[in-house]
Amino acid sequence: MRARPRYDLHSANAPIPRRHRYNADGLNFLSHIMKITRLRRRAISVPLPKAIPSAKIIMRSIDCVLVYLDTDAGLTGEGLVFTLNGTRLKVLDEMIASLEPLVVGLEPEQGAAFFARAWNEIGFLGRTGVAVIGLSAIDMAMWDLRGKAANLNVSRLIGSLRETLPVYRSNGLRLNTDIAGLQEEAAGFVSQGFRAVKMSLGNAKMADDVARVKAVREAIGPDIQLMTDCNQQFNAAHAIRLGRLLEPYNLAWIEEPVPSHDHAAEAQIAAALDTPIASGENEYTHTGMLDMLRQKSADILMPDMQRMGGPTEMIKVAHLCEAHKTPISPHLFCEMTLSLAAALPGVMIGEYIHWFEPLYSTRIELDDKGHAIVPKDVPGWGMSFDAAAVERFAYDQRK
Ligand code: SMN
Ligand code: MG
Repeated sequence: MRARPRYDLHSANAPIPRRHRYNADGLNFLSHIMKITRLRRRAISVPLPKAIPSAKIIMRSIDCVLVYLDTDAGLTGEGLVFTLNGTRLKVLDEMIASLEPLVVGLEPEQGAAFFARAWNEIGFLGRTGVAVIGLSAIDMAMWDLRGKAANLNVSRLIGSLRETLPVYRSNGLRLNTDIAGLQEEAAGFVSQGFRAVKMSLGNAKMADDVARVKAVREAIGPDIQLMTDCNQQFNAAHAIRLGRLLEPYNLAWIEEPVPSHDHAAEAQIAAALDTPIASGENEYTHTGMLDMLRQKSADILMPDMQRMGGPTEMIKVAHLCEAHKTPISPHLFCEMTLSLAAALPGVMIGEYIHWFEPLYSTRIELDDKGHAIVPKDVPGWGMSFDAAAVERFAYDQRK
């Protein structure tokens, strides 16, 4: 009989040497290895101040599953995933619950072991969709824990590159706002200190989209970056013609011009236009992103941390993007992506959106250049859920 190796570094059960650590306040000496003891979930619904009609749906609330990983050292890691209007939130919640046995008993530092176990189990459902979103929520919480255990902000845990990140003002300049309203709103964002703003495209008449971009460009002047998001409304021919008409307005990018799974059409548009094409918020894992990079579907890749496989997968994507010389703009979740993006090469700008703000006990601050300030001295994500807000928005407290 062959002797079994004493340890297998690739196994989730590999023994880990004992070591000494400090807890979050840096004082209390821990002589044992920290273990994850429990996964808690809270379903919450945060109503949007005003219903927002988008190209596809009317957005009324963001509904989240908050994930807490508790440890035997008293530290808790936080993550979250969301759906608009609560659609299929229960499916996400169930998926996360089903992953609990794969993370309980691990140390916060055993992130790759969690992934190995999870891929093994969820492969039957596919490395995409709900399964990956569930895994992302747990991975986010593990990174928060790892930072807290080391008493380091996630940016510093990875190896920080910057202390501020340019951001663009998202969630405004929508299709239901008329031209005068667009100009007023865009000028308002600039006066609030933003140096980059994003507007929606997707009018049935191409001339309307052109007139609206022209009006916003006039309102903000030449020095403010202007992004556009088509939310998958066009086909390649329409997008190319529209993109050519928009060349004079010096757009920072045209986002998701066509259905997001059609990477070949995205590549056709990206090749035809000088204006950069941005896409990726609906793609999963580094494998899906690598496919986009190989096909040259996007000049700017937009990984969504909670959808594509959490920080662990996003870090891989950042390195793939570096190798493919493609910049990144992380999609949503500035509260968490800020500390991650601060350590990743090639991140050009982050998305600033207010939706999740009511859930947190602190706010993202902007500096005088319109850049978000990384909470570099606060361990983990540097931003935590506000317990009172969580209670207020909890599903079981409402209706
Ligand atoms: C978007 C997508 C999903 C939720 C909010 C916003 C949008 C964006 O496509 O890129 O901001
Ligand atoms: Mg988008």
